[in-house]
Amino acid sequence: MLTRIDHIGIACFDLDTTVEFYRATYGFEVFHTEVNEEQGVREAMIRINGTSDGGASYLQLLEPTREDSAVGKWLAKNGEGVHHIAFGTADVDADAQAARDKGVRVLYDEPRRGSMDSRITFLHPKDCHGVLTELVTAAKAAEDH
Ligand code: CMX
Ligand code: CO
Repeated sequence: MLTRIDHIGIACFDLDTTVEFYRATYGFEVFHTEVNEEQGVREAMIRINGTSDGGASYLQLLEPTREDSAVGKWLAKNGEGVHHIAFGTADVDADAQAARDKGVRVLYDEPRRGSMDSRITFLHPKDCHGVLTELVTAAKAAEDH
């Protein structure tokens, strides 16, 4: 069951400048940063609030590490902006299978590693009315970060 918005993924050309915008404009601080080479991104997670289901809500600021990555290609075509939304679930495998059973293309056979050791998969934007949709199960450790 999808129980919350885990994050909004925002593509940007320069992570440091974008992080500074969110800090200066709203007072948001970076909760976590990492490079995910498989996904081709350098990212900053800005925590917005916590919930009682083992996760929180974040903005995920994404700077591509290579031009041929998903975010790199998208930025070249669209410029900066909202790249995807992510729903939180306690069981990403079950929710991915449920989407598959309804004929929605799930991009990975098995969930992969996402931010903060979460497990993630994606639904194809063309099957979701133009919205690239990520499903996330947070790592337990992320709660106590
Ligand atoms: N939102 C909405 N539509 C999108 C999209 C997005 N983020 N990215 C691509 N599309 C659309 C394109 O506009 C294009 O539409 P048209 O054919 O009408 O022009 C179509 O999908 C195909 O796009 P493409 O540029 O040819 O790109 P690809 O098919 O090579 O890749 C996708 C698209 C979704 C399969 C790829 O971006 C992907 O695998 N995404 C999942 C991984 C990812 O996004 N990782 C980065 C985030 C990591 C994280 O969140 O942790
Ligand atoms: Co994401």
